[in-house]
Amino acid sequence: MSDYQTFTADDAKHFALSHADAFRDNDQLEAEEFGDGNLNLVFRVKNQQGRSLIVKQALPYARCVGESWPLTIDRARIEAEVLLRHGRLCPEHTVKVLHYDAALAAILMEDLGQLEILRSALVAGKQFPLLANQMAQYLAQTLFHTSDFVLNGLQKKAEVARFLNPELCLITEDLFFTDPYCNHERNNIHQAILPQARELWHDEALQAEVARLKADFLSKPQALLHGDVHSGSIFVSAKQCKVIDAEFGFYGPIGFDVGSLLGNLLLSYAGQFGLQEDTAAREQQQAYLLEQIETLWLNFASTFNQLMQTQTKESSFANSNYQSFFLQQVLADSIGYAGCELIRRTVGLAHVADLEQIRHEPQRARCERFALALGRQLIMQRQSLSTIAQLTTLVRHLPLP
Ligand code: SR1
Ligand code: MG
Repeated sequence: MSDYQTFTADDAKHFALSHADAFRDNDQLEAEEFGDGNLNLVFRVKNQQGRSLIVKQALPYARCVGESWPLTIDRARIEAEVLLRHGRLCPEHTVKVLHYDAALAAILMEDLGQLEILRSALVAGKQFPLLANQMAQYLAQTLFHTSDFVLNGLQKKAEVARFLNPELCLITEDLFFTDPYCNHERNNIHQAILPQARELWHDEALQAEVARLKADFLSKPQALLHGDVHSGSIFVSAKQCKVIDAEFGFYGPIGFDVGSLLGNLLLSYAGQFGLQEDTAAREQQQAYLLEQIETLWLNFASTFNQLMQTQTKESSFANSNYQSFFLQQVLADSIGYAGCELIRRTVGLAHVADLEQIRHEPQRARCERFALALGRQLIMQRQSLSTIAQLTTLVRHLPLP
């Protein structure tokens, strides 16, 4: 295969057959396109013995909007290369890439269909006791080993250049940090919360803090981020957890990845007020989510700390006072980015099922107001919340508006 063409199901079969050891020439393959994400085509290709693989192809535009929003297909390279790097650093929790074709912007990867998408599972009220531990390992290993603690200046700059990813970063810059704070046509605001959305457009104190977080997103290349660690990018089961969809990867602030995940766990917390009618069951699910948030940060910080103490290669960064300062700032950044995620998923372009699936509209509006109020508090108070327990206490005490 050579020049780019948009795959049909037959093309996906041919691509999988050409590059997968799992399939034989005389296999009768089936392929179906089942992608429901915002950007790409995703095919499951299966043989008669039930072995299956995934073929993902970048379209030259954003799928959720259409051809009027052109988008580079180089994002497939970014995705494949980030997943390969992260896969070397944390194979247990990164989807396995089997082949990448630059011209076709297509990736062949393992099928995780035996696991569930975390977001859907949380909406259904499920719990995964190992989730926070596993994600803490993924984040600590991938972020530490791609940071200045390990890479020297020459290596780091070459990596930063390789993963500039300007078009996908621009999407985040706009959707996370710009649109929700003005009357932008891309925003998607339910009528009932229009007054609260309008407050965001005039809240200069909040906008100043969001500007600081955006400036860091633009100019703090601390590590090779996944760049989109929301609960739709994580497959889970009782035992396993694997991260997919790294096309937004770039060198950015470590707190952006950690905070995106914290923000998604908090979106699930907010949605529970409207999804779960039984009070005891709702409280139990929310307690689980807060416990996972605490475990996620504590395990991330302890693993990252251990790595800083034992595997730092740059002598300037071996100073333990510097290391404590560094982690404290990552916590503040993470809390701020979690706040931005709560706000942009409530009033911005890309919403989440955690809130959208609440059928009773007045109740959904209350959950959305909660998400906005919590997001604001996290952004404004991120420097004074010096422990994760202070964050969970704030969440527990925030009233449902
Ligand atoms: C147009 S893309 C919208 C969102 O989907 C992706 O998964 C990212 O989160 C992005 O912000
Ligand atoms: Mg995605």
